[in-house]
Amino acid sequence: MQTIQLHENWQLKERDPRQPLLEDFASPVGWLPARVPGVVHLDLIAAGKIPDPFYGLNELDVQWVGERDWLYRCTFSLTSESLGQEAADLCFDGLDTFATVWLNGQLVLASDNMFVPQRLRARAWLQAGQNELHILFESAWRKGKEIEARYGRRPLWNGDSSRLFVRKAQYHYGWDWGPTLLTAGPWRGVRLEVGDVRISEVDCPVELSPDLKTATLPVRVMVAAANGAAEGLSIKLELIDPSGHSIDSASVPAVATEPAFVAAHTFAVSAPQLWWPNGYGPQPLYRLVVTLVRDGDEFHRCEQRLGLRRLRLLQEPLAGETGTTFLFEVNNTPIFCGGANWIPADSFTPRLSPEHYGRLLRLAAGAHMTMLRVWGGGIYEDDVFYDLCDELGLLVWQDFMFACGMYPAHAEFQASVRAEAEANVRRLRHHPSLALWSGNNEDYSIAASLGAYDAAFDGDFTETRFPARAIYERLLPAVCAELDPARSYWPGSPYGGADPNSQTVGDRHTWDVWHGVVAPYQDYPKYEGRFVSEFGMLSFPAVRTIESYTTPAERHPQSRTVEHHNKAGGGVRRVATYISENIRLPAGLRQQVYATQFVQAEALASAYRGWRRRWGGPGRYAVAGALVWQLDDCWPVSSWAIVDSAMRVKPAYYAVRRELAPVVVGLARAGGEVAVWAVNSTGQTIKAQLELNTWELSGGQVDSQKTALTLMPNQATELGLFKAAGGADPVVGDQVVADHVIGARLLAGDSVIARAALWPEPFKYLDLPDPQIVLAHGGEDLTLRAARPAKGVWLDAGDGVAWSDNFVDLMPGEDYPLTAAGLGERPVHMAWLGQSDAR
Ligand code: BMA
Repeated sequence: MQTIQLHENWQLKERDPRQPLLEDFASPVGWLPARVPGVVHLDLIAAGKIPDPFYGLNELDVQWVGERDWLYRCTFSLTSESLGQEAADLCFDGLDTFATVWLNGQLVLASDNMFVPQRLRARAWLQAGQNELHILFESAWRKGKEIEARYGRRPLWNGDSSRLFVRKAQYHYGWDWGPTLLTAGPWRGVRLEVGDVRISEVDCPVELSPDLKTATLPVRVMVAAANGAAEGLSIKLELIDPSGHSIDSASVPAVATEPAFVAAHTFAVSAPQLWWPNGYGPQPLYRLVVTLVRDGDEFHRCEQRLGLRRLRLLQEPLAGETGTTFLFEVNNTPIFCGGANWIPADSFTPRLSPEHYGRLLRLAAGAHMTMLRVWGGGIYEDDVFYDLCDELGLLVWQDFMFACGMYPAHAEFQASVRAEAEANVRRLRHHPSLALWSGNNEDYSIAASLGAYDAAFDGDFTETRFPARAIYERLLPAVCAELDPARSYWPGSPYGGADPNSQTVGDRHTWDVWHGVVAPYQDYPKYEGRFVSEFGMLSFPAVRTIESYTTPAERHPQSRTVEHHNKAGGGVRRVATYISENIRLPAGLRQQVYATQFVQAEALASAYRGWRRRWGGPGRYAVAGALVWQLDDCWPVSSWAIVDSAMRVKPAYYAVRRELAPVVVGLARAGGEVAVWAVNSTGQTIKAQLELNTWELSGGQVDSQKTALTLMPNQATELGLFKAAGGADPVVGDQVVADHVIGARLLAGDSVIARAALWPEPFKYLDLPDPQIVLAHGGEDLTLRAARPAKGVWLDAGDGVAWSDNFVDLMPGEDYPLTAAGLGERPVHMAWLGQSDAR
């Protein structure tokens, strides 16, 4: 089989509705060069026809793009030799969204779901020499409105309500962190596949024996063949181990069935090299190579990378607590799923490079994350995303693409969803990182908030106010059961049965902090769930990122431009609330950035610390995961992201990384005492010394205690209650106003394996003297030291510096070692809490 990429010679123009369509396509006027894969906005930007929508208020000026229709055309030539074959398929990996395709003047395809790849038999329309491909993309905005008018408006959160009827990435309609940019175009690859026979599907659901000693790889290959072309075909299967050695092979005949030819063979691997989540072991990847052969000639070859692992989602009773676990176990090892939610990393995804994906995913892995959730308002991600997750050991919680809405479920809609689900399950099921399919994002929550969710009802959902249950509870699980039976399916995120946001069953979105009751972030532990699949705190992006989208006059925290780049409902007020409850009001832009990022870092640390404490060991995994909302951004914005759109990491990134380290120590006030615990997620028992030092803000040491202790493997250990020096702390309202700082260190031999600090709060009441921070350089190895306790010490030396740690707390006299790869000779700027000119 020969693949001919159709990525060259494309042009686009705005459809002129005054002209008949054919003439509009034929007219030489108005065409611009187009990039494929691509979307209209990118080419309009490149041609200088629209300004960068991410700059200033430009988003508002480019709305017309989504309201118009667009024409794409391309010419390509074929030799008569390549047309000698019986079959030639025209393949589109993705058309965004209402697309009509003509090949050499013949209408060949109409498509209305950007998530469904299209393949059509095109041989009859192709000719030797010049060929012409025309595509009309009709406005998703207008088409959506038309469909909505037919079926009736339905409730939703975020974006325009017509989105619920359109199978297009929902965040394109605007979200509480994203602009409204309604793209159109061939957003994924376009190609011709010429040849009479091809491998159309490879399925290999790897199975591990419960004792992990053998892996079974049942391979099933489907072959599509033009009439009679499959005669004498055989299929060669080869299994290659992670070091590149062929360990087994087989040659199997293709047996005719309807509608394709099938070949099957089962490999067995003894003593398999196991694939592990990040931090728990390596990620060896086997390769399955499938080749289509006749008389010694190879016709088609394809390859899948496989990971051998046993993955189970366990919902089991908990010792002494209500409800059930929501626990992912890999290779019989329970995994605390610390991680993040993933949104598309650009409003215009076709321009995302593999390097961009790589940098973001390596940041996630570098923060000891074990799971990412591909959120339902975005896209079924690019293959490169899942390949990298396989390599990095990042488990993937995969939503189906529905978010925050009361979706319809009429027959035509369901048929489109079925095609979308089947295609994406087939595409992604071989990835060892893929841990779970999940029906939607927060659609049960919105239904419950409207009183439209009756968990007990089990009849025809399409007759109810919550028709899409027919999709989440019947259609999608049926597709998964048929095409990917070994993987768990979960109806939605969050979902907990009768209470979709239950604290004791299923997964939970903890928005009691920030949204909801705007609870203090210190209360995160109260709002635990068995698996918290969303929680977050908004902050500004880096100052340099703000500079990239503002004129100098707009570089103020309350400028129209800066507020335009904060899409969160009540975002301005909520930011002000969390700042004013906790720290002193900042003065200018730099101080505001520091303040919001300080609050975010403290908030996320408080959540992770409190929830990991509940990783209680066998029978007691009361909280088994926490995925922060959100890892990344799709444009420069104030959002819950811990890495901004320019991939500048925020302080919260380091806070999360510290809290997810394999060994952590935690402190919390408990009346006049201090509760201390540690979490050890390694497989080894650790013997350590706990050191607790109590400091005055002025730097004097009040108390010092040392205890030897043992940390059990892969669980939290309560280390007991310790008397706080100076007795019980006075309390004002709900908050403790002691002025002692307690620093904890865990030592194994001489090395510090974990640190924590417990500060008196609220910080705004503290009179913080200059901590006298000294930064000692020795090339890219640095040491921080302070004479007095220092809070939130942030080091900045510009872009391209990889800090081993940052945004740290310092205790008097203690060396805090750091590395800064890429620092070179650059000066380092420091900011800390209470510093007058925090930058
Ligand atoms: C969630 C997500 C998104 C939203 C975020 C922040 O629940 O599912 O819909 O962007 O909260 O509000």
